[in-house]
Amino acid sequence: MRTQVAIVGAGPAGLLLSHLLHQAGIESVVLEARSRDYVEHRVRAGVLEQGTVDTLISAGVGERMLREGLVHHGIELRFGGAGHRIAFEKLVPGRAITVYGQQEVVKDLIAARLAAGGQILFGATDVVPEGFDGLHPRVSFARDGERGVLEADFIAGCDGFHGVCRDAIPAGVLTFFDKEYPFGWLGVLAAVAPSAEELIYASNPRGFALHSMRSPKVSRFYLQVAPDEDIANWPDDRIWDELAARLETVPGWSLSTGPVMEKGITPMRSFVAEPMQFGRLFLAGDAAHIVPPTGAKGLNLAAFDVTVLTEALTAWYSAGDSALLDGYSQTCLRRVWRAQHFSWWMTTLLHSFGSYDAYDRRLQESYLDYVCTSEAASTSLAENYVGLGRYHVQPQPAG
Ligand code: RFL
Ligand code: PHB
Repeated sequence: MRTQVAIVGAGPAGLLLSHLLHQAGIESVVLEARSRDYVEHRVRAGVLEQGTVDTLISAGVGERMLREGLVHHGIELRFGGAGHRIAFEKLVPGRAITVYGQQEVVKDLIAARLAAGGQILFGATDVVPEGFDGLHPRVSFARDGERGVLEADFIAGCDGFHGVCRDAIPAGVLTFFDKEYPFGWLGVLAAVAPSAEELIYASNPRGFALHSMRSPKVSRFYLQVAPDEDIANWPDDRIWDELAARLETVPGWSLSTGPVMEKGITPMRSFVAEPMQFGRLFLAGDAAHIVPPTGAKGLNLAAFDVTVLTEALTAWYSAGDSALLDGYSQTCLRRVWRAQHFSWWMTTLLHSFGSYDAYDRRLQESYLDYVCTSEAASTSLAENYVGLGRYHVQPQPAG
């Protein structure tokens, strides 16, 4: 089997890349370890930046998102017995976020690829990327009990943090930057109407809590928990009690409860692999970098990477110009590091750290106060949260 770009992973990065390449007249085949049903029901991100929304609309896959997505013009930071709204409409006019589940984006992209005759090989396991240090990359894999080989001009490693592509790059080529946090997030999806119109990020001495949503009837919550916490310790009643204790801190505000549809625990870490390319293998999305979800950046970075990669591959196929491909890593990493800093900063600002002494806690309180009372500080939060504009991401010359 032969294609132009072999894509490993049918998450948002791999699927959007395949779709954008198709629109640019470039063929690809996606190899995905899991089943279609599994990837379409994996509950993860929910916040799309304006730029991601614009990309999905201009790529023709934004129709359902425009219908069902919830456009938000602010978020609330809740601490010290009060809520403080970060008003995007005032601080970053014309920019907003859209709350639309990652699995809905994935469903829309799979539908678009299949409708256009695109090839997504679900259940492709034991994937081995090879030959990408030369001119003839290929990916071998197992499927339906047989081994197959996909030959290509390029390989796109869109296989997430636990994928195989990053590890296929020879030792010593990549530099890793890594930070682990002393907590994880317990995520909960519940069949209950949201108790607020906008997301609430609550900093509380008991730990951080986030109230998000998916639709007028479905809410999404997160609780800071120990990194090695066992979900068995969190029966539904305990989850609701803890969410209430951390969120019901503002007079007159109460949390509505309902049936828990899904729950799970995710560790929190920051990670970057540099560069995001070796030979003809390009890493995109979580395969190259992850952030703690407090800044809601992971999916948005994945979408940005593949937009840059599509532009670079288009220049290569149409004009034989490799300058953008050579600059791919540098162009992406500039935005990646801004999101790394913002995500680390939001995490540090809002979580309880067992290691903090009284002085550290006062610093945290002071910064929270500053962010909510200074227009300069809240504008900085707002512009990073809704996503920096294209000006920040002009392709960089290689070097
Ligand atoms: P994915 O989504 O992990 O997809 C990778 C795909 O590759 C497949 N795969 C393989 N296929 C073949 N062979 C192999 N050896 C393979 N190994 C893996 C996997 O099955 C999978 O289908 O990576 P991608 O596409 O880079 O997308 C990244 C996003 O998923 C991730 O950054 C976001 O979910 C992060 N994130 C958030 N991002 C946001 O922008 N906004 C948010 O609000 C937000 N909230 C979150 C989040 C992530 C969370 N968790 C669970 C980590 C909230 C949470 C709780
Ligand atoms: C979500 O709705 O899943 C969500 C929202 C905001 C975040 C992270 C996750 O910062």
